[in-house]
Amino acid sequence: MFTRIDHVGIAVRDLEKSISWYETTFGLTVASQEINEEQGVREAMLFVADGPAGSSYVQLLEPIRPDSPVGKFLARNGEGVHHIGYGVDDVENALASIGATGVRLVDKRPRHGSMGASIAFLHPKDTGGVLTELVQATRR
Ligand code: CMX
Ligand code: CO
Repeated sequence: MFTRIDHVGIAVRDLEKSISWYETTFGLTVASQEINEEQGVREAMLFVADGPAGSSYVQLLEPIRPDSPVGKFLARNGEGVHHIGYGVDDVENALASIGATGVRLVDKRPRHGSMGASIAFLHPKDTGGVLTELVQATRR
């Protein structure tokens, strides 16, 4: 069902500072930078590599509100890995088949994610403590 790791999401306090660190230390480059009001984040996708099933990224996430998922996570845990995003061909199909196993779906229907993707989250309490995102990227 999963085609690749699309991205790893990382909670940060200062987006510009973190972008600079990733650029300087790892030589990554920014593929997109957006504000997602619905998710409560300012975020950047840093390109890591192209693979046969598409590209993979690091997603840096700075909260725009303290009561957002990333705002609450930072207050509790500080900066660090927030979620993993798996690539899927069809996010609605993936949600239906994973939901049928009993895993709670945070999103019953896909929402808008970075770079035009359709995304949906699974509840971390049903996925071994790992917040998991399904990502259907736009066709290239
Ligand atoms: N990873 C693992 N566990 C997490 C977590 C995370 N990122 N975020 C919260 N939790 C855990 C908490 O530790 C807490 O556990 P305990 O009850 O054992 O203390 C529990 O989940 C509830 O935490 P909370 O802070 O009270 O948070 P909520 O219940 O309000 O929300 C969740 C949890 C998963 C529903 C919410 O974070 C959510 O909707 N996430 C999906 C959306 C999102 O993360 N958007 C930002 C990224 C956008 C993008 O990638 O594009
Ligand atoms: Co993400």
